[in-house]
Amino acid sequence: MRRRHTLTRLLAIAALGLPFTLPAAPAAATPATPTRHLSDVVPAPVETHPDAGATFRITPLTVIRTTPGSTAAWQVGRHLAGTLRPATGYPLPVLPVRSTPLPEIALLLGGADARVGQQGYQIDVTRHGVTIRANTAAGLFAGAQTLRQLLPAEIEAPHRQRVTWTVPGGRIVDHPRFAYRGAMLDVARHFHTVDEITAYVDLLSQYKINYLHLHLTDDQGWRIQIDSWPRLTTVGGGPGTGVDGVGPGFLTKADYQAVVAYAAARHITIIPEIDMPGHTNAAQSTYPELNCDGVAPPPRTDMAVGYSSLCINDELTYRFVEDVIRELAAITPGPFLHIGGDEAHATTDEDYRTFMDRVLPLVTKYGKRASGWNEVTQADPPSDVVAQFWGTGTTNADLVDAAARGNKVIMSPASRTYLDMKYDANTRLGLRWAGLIEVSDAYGWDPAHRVSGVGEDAILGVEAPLWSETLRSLDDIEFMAFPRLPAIAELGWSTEASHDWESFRVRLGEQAPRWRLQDVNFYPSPQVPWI
Ligand code: TNX
Repeated sequence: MRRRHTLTRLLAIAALGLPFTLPAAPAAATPATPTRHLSDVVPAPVETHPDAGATFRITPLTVIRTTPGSTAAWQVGRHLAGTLRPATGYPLPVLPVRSTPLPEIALLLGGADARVGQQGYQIDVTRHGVTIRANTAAGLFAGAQTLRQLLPAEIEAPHRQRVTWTVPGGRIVDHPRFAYRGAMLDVARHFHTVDEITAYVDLLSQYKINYLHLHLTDDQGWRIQIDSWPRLTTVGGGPGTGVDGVGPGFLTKADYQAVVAYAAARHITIIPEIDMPGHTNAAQSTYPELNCDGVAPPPRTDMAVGYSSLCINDELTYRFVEDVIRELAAITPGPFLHIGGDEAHATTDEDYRTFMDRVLPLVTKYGKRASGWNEVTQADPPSDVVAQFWGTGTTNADLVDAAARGNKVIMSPASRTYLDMKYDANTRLGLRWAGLIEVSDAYGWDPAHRVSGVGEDAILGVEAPLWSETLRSLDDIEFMAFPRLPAIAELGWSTEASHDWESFRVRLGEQAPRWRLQDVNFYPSPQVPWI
């Protein structure tokens, strides 16, 4: 309250054009972190033009100014203020106005370098202020994440008195290589709460991830409320569900919508996945009529895959699937709905094709674009269907054929992007079927040269899946995702030409103070020079 009063007074004085004095600078202004450079950012920006003489310093007088009339720009400003206020202790009011006489961080729609496109941004740092320009609020948000990394780590009271909030001078022009940069969280094998999912969203958004794919159903558990089939969650997400019988848990529709809204405010789109026609034991053990013999199999809490299948030639199956897709599409504002399709070893090839021929049009009927694991390409899907490649190899004839027909591909090669693989033989958590994945393995590949015949033009982007057979808590999620998630984020955003392990490992090591302050339980890989 007192702060706001002071600022109102200062603004009033400034508006009158009267001289005013700056509140005294904090005593002993020793930076807690070394001086930063414009290129000390993950993912690496496209272009940086440092100007050594133009450092900007945030002070108690600094305001955040956003394009007047744009709620979306104002919301980006509010989010930035929400991260910088506790760190600096400064009021940082967010003002949707044309100009102020005060030093400012301006978030402006329009006027950026033409190359920034729909997701990029331009930042100019002078002695008088920081200006972020973009064509969209998503671009402004991405620029704001870069700005956060150019500032000292977001330390909170009581230590912040020792920090000077300086931003290195110059210009950054930045835009992503791929439109889609995703992460996936499996909430079926072990349920993760709204608080855990949103905490993960916060971390993802700092690295310019713009999609979060939620794996909502599997053999062990069903984690999303469907009103027309209520026992899916009360039983299929009830006590004893999840690997090793740890449970229960599911997202009500209100929970799911809260996650969607929280993610949207950070420019992340949620993609819901209902895995089918395999990985369906939780549904089939709950509803006997979903089985060809009418007999419900027992619930399963082991880690086996490939044993369940919906009953392909029963009309009830398609009533069930349509109910689920209709209800899920209705609470999903994003464009995609993921229908799984992986490891359907208990479904014949012919039945798999029959199933996809029936189900893919249902996704379209409810206004969504279908995505599926790469097996979906075996069913020659329509060209708007997106295939998510998860193989460990470098060839896949069905995927190449689909790409040639125009299907877009998301690259999630398991031996590089699977965040549930162990780092080394001693990693307590995780699996190792796709290999051990150290940070250099997660970083050391190129999305457009992974599967021969599936090049840059066919690729929508990259995604890092995190399966949760061995994970219980947010600490577990963080340990597996950090620091490999930022590696995949950089492959999705930064240019192929900028790919450089030596540069990446140094920039990654510089993230550690942030993670410590944010309480991120990261794996201190020996490959990275942590500061
Ligand atoms: C394979 S990859 C799966 C999942 C498992 C994962 C464990 C894919 C599409 N299916 O069912 O959870 O391996 O790493």
